[in-house]
Amino acid sequence: MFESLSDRLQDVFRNIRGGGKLTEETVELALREIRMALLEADVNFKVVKAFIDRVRDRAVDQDVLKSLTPDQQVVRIVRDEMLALFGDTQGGLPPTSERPRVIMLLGLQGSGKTTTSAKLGRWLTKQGRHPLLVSTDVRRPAAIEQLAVVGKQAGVRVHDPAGEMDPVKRAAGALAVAKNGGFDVVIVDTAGRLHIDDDLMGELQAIKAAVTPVDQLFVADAMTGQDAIKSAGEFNRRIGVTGVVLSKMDGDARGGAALSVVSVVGVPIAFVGSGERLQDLEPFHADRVVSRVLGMGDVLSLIEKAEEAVSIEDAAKLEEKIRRDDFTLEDFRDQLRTIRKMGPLEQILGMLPGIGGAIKEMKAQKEQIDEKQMLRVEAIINSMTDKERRNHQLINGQRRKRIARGSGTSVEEVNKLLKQFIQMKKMLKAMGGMAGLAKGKRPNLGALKGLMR
Ligand SMILES: Nc1nc2c(ncn2[C@@H]2O[C@H](COP(=O)(O)OP(=O)(O)OP(=O)(O)O)[C@@H](O)[C@H]2O)c(=O)[nH]1
Ligand SMILES: [Mg+2]
Repeated sequence: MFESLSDRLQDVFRNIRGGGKLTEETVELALREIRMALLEADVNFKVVKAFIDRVRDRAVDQDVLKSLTPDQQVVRIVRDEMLALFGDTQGGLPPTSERPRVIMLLGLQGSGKTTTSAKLGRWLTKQGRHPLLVSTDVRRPAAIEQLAVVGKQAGVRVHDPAGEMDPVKRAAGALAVAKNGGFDVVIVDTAGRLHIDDDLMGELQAIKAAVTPVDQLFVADAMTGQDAIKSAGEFNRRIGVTGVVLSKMDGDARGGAALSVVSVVGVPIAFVGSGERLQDLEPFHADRVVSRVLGMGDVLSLIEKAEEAVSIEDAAKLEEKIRRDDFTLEDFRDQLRTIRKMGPLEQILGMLPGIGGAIKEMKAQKEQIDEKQMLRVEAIINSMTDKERRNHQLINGQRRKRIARGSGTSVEEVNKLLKQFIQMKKMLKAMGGMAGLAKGKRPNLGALKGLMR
């Protein structure tokens, strides 16, 4: 998310830090770079202008320039203003006493409303809530069926009265079922259009009047660029928008346009969708994202992801093993599986402070972080016997040959894996596992890089 923006800004900061005395001129130079970086990230030009003006007002202040640490002060001002730009929020949904809470999703065709409905249902279930889903998209054939399918995948109940083709009645029916059936949230998926038309707006208004939503979330497709801003404004004017979901932030989208929606419409980003899978939805923590963009890493998000993938008991067991130096190839295989559960490898590694740069370095060297490579590693471990997995020292030349044959790899690859496993074992011991990571210890990149090659 925002990778190239992040690169550019970090360059600017490096220059400010390394460039000796800060003057009005150097600040102006830095501002010009920041302005270019934001525009290149597709942030709306009006938003950029306002941003730069605010930073300039605060930075070109004699108190700042004459202070002992002008560079740090400027970085802090940029950080503050970035937070304001991202809509300083903790993300998620604001508290309400309304039961059931009705959440209505709005947006253009294909923006991700139906997918987000199911993702949101899953997320709420994990928060201990009892959501009910309903589709009001009676236009597009198979739209109702689509929600039924993803709802089922998400393990969330879907209200789907057969043959009911009145969108208002479908929504109102879901609300009635929720009240009687102990559901505390109703998620209303709505129809989309390629362009905003009166017909759709009329339909959405009627649904809104029937179910009085607490949340009217505008789903902004990060790939659509500046158009997202116009349509968000229109939805806001005609229906009202209480929060934004940025979808498809995993693509090559620069994301700046969707981000500008916040400034233009004046509502916070509630969630970010970063993939097609149902777990690819996260509350938007402005401070964490800003930290990541400014190169301070995002260990908290990483820990949350890890916590979702690993139970606390498993983590404790693993820590204990690492401490006793009992970490085996079997544990290693479990770890690889867990990492795969957490999501695309690059995305995970990108959250670690300092690793973002290493990843880019690796890419530059064409050392692709290869998920297939992980599967090969897993295949090698699968070809070992239980005994070998528990004690890698057993694996002599004869056994290596057998394992290579069994996994369709070569003895060299088996050798390499074993070497890296031993290296990784050392690294883990030194770090004290994930807990070490949380305490800000830097993992040894050499071992990690070796493993991905
Ligand atoms: N990569 C990626 N794809 C997504 C994301 N969210 C949704 N998609 C995909 O985008 C496409 C459209 O998503 P839908 O949820 O059907 O969009 P919609 O707004 O309901 O579309 P209509 O009902 O036609 O208006 C689907 O192929 C989804 O899998 C995301 O965060 N990342
Ligand atoms: Mg849909």
